[in-house]
Amino acid sequence: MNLNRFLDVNPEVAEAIAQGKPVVALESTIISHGMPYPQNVETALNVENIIRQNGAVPATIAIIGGRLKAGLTKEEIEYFGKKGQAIAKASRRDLAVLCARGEDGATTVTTTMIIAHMAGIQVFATGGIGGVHRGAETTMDISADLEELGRTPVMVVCAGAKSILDLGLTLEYLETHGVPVIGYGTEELPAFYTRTSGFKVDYRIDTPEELAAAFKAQNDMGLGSGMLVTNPIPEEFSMDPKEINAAIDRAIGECKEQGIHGKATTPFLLARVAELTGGDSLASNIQLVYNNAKVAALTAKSYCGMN
Ligand code: PSU
Ligand code: MN
Repeated sequence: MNLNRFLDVNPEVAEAIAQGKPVVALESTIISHGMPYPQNVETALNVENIIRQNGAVPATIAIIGGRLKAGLTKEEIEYFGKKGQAIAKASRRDLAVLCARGEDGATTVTTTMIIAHMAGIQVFATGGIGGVHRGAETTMDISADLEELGRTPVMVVCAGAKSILDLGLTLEYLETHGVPVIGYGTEELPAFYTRTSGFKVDYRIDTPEELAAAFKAQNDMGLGSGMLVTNPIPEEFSMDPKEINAAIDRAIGECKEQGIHGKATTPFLLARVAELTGGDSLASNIQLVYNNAKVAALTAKSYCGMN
């Protein structure tokens, strides 16, 4: 394998890739910035186990001491979970300086896609993606995740996007950038904590085999873009839309009042929503990530079987 000089693939992941076995990438910003300690570490380790139970090898992705890592040890996951927001949240624009300086970085959806692709991993599971923020027509706050989905051939399995974002504009942006938005077993875009949003996805697909076939067609055609699979939170863990939307509206108000902007916006909103809903949202968040890990592992398995 001709790997990037900044990349370290851990031995188990490297062996799986070399043998054409399924691997699922996981992000580290969800650990450091997306959930509190110790639930973040516990969830990250459970997600890895779920991926193994479903026949794939997990590769949690991060930047450690200026090295791009595909596959972390338990100790490294613990380190990210404990350091939390003290670790730099690393998007595409941060990679060069962090690596040149030998620093650590927590990878977002964007940078996890970049590093997964460098390592030769096609499928990535997470909770929610970034998107077009409400009010973006004046702030221009649009997550780099959407651009990356347009330019890097990795399938991202998520539970949709939180309504801290403008979901309608997020779908418009993805359409412009040529990213297929798939509903897994649904015709509606799920809104992370809830199974519905009022917005339609581009295609409904009901099986991991069909997801793999669609992504294989996209790759074999050389389109070069990603694919977004939105998998609704299991019914029993979904939240009351009224409760969650009230918390989101309040968090957005506080965010504006406090003048928070740039990369701090999303972590602030996520943490505030979790506080305001008294831990209910954290429990839902954890369950939807498990649900996505399973679909991603089964899809990666099917994809490998097609080669
Ligand atoms: N949305 C969530 N949970 C998360 C994130 C977003 O529900 O953990 C994280 C992901 O790492 C995502 C990033 O890639 O936030 C997007 O940040 P921004 O909006 O600053 O692009
Ligand atoms: Mn932003």
